[in-house]
Amino acid sequence: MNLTESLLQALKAHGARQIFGIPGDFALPYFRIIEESKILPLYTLSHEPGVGFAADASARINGGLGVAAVTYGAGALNMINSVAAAFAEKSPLVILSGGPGKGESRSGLLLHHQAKTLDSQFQIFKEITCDQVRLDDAVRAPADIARVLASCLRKSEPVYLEIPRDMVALPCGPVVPEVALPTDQDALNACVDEILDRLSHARSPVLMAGVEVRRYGLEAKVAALSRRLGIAVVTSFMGRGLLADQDAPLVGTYMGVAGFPEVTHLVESSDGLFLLGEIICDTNFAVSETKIDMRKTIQALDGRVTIGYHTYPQLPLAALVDRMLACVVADDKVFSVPRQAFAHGLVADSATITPTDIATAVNDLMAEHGKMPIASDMGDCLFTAMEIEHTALVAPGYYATMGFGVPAGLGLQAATGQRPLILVGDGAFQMTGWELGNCKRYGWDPIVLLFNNASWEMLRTFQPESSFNDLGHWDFAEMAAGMGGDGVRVNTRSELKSALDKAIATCGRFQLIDVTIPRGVLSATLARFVAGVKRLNAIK
Ligand code: TPW
Ligand code: MG
Repeated sequence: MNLTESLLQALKAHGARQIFGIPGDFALPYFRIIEESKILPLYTLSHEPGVGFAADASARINGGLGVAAVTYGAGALNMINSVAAAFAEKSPLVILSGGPGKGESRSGLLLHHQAKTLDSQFQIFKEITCDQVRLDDAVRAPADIARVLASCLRKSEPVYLEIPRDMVALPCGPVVPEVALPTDQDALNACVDEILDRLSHARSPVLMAGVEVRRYGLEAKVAALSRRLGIAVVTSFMGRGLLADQDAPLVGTYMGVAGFPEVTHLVESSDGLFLLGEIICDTNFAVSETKIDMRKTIQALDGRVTIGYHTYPQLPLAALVDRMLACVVADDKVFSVPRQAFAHGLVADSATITPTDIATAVNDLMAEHGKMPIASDMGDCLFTAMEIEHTALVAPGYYATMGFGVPAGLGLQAATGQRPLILVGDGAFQMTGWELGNCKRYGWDPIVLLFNNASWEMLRTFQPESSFNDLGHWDFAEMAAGMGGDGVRVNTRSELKSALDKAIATCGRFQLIDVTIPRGVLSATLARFVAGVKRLNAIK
């Protein structure tokens, strides 16, 4: 076995199922081994941000490793934003980068793709990954790879591996996966006792499920736990899509002033708020009507549990959930929770289309044809996604990068084989929409709903006086054929309905529905968000 094969086998053994990438001369040697060894399938895309987003989404949807393979410098540095997004949102993304061979720095010449020093790239990635290694020693490589991949899974954060191009084919031993460190059982028991005591004394306990629940594959267990405890469950904005396929007492998505009043009231009046795997960020909590006192919550995140004023370090989420399940009687409680209702029954008339109409149309579509996983970009499309029935969703709800939706949708289809629905704004589509041109080669056939308001509308809501938020009127539907898919422009609700019916019936090619939305027309959820934020700012 050579070093690259050893790495690929280890990736597979740690849960990776495919690789997304773009090669370059520093990467050609290890790409050759990826292709010829056939250990993991390789999907090449067009632009490195798309590679990073697709790999990230493949990790998010399956709860395993996502792999992005690039070349040194121009390739890897082009992916910084995607890796930063994965870091912020705790997605276990493995970055493979080619690198200069050992002797190459001795030539006395600066090397192409070099930024400042040959080590600059390594240093830059150090800031946005939780572990790194340059595989410049074939004897040490198996242990180094084992450590880095273990860090990736344990912390659910990106890691960086640089492969000098003269190392790729050196003989190398197999990677022996690291054994997880034992958890302190006394601390675990004490912590679980304390949590259960708090929850049992709370008048209205609420469990808020965050992204770590999916990252660590705990959805079914968390659903069982909430049933046994008889405790209502919500997700955060970022956690939307969690527990969609589980039998959990899921009330809805907490969005403070932008959300449904029932959910907001439930969370903000709770005296036992259990934040399970929830990132404590502004998009989740800054919109609170009544500020949530974090000191009174129970927080399990980043391998720690904080209750009131003290912290139990080194308690992995999986161990915590397992022990709680073991301690709670295995009988489901009989109780009911209010469930957020979603609009159905689009009136297919000649009226212009609002984002909320799109949500209604998607609800009708899924009711008739079954649920589809969704990849959403940033923008009003993500707020609109909150009006769609609970289904698997990947989106940059916290880091909020544009350009995620389309490549993430491709990542979903590659990783699951399921046909995805992609929600994307025109501004975001201008960034990475062109990745759709790769669908034909791989047989991917996502349905893309493009919210075309000829505008950076989200920005306009914050600063209506600026004309730079006006975009041109691009005819994206026209462009679809050139990229190997079908495109249609829709201007009315009846056109939207027939386009969706046709798209769902046409498999094997991507279906782009370019939806005209008048400038200034927002989804009901974004309108509530804007009004709420303005109200909160006025109070401050
Ligand atoms: C990579 C800043 C946040 S929202 C937005 C911008 C420019 C406008 C989005 O326009 P789009 O959607 O896609 O047409 P909509 O519904 O608002 O009309 N660069 C990156 N990410 C972010 N978040 C920005 C800029 C931004
Ligand atoms: Mg727009």
